[in-house]
Amino acid sequence: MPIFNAEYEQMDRGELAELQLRRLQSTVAWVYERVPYYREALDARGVKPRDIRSLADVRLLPFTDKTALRDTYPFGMFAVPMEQVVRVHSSSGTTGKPIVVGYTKGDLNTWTELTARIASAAGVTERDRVQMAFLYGMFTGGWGMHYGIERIGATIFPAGSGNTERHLMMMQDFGTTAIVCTPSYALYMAEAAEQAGVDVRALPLRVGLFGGEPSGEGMRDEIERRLGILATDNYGLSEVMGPGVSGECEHQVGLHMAEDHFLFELVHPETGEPVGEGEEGELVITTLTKEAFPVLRYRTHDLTVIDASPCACGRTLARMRKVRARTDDMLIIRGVNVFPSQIEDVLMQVEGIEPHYQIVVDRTGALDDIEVRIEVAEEIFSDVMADMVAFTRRVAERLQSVIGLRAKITLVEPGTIERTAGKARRVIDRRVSE
Ligand code: DLL
Repeated sequence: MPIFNAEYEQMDRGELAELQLRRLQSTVAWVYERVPYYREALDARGVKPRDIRSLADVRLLPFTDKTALRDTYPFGMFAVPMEQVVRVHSSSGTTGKPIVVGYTKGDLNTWTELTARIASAAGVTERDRVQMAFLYGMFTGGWGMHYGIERIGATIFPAGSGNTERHLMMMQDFGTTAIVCTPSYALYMAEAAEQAGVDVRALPLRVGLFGGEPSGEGMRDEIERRLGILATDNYGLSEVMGPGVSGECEHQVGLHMAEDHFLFELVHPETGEPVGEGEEGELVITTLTKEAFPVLRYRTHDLTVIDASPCACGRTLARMRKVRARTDDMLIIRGVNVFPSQIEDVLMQVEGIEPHYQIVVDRTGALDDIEVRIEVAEEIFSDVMADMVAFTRRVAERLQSVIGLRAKITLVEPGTIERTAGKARRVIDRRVSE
């Protein structure tokens, strides 16, 4: 498979660390001079840009969280005058004001390179025909991936999200070989194709670039099987750039991180202290080359593990494990900590369960209840009642053995759980006012 920028993606790790330090030093100086928020935060800690003498000195810098980015809405964190900002995007938050981010021409150039790397790592070349099913708009997914794919020289069909019928039509008529969207939308497309009697596996489609939301190995297997493709995962967030932060190569053993443009740390979510080697922690990102919207030690809330061991693809960039959970999506039900990803993993192992589910948490009286609504294959419904009861019990028992709680299992007919063209909404927590 091609390596888009071998000079950087296969850089000697010692040289990479030197490059990171130089870039960290200039980023700290850049924000100190240009962003009042950072100047004040650094002054409050008595830290000056010249105090950054090694990569470990990143720990002298303050963390940045969503609140800081919200409080400075809309452009307060921009480090360049608006004349130099050529594009603005915003986070996909559904409540309140979004977080607004800006890009200079230089930032767009970097972003394009990084999404080109993602597509390239999945094997996309100029011979590919790529169908875009991410939203174009304030969301970073559509535009971010679009330019990277163009830079590779592949042909792009910028259809955008939604209109599944049109997507299926294009897929058949245009000879689409690669698709870009969220994993949940990929599954929805698979389902819509099956219903329409279209056998996607017989079409030229061969690779999928999926990201923007968590998905487990069970989900990946399902997508690969139903669409007959190689499915790769890529990760990013608007606050630090959008897609392009990390992505899998064809070996699917973790997401190579763009360490030449970002400094990654893993910290304990409560103490903020670094976790030990190979341990899970919250990903914290410092941008190293951003001009318009640099961030220092941004708390992503995403939990992962970093592995810097060599990869069979030849890239030297370290890999992060697939992000399955966020520190803030942990549910506490009757005092038990539950992550939606644990539930997904159990469900995906049960034959007859469709990859669409929803978790509903509610409180009756003093007790929390957890209900898992699961779509099941048509055959399960046509079975005798006793079989359905046994099936439900089996799922409840398996779940209990993993999460330690008895959940109410509700089987629903195929197609009844809401589908979105973007990120799936897996959890409805009625205990908190929505
Ligand atoms: O979702 C950027 C993106 C678009 C990445 C398209 C990849 C592809 P936001 O809307 O700001 O940006 O959401 C960022 O989504 O902190 C994660 O919690 C989650 N997320 C994104 N990609 C993945 C992934 C875009 N591959 C937030 N696996 C992040 C798990 C993901 N979670």
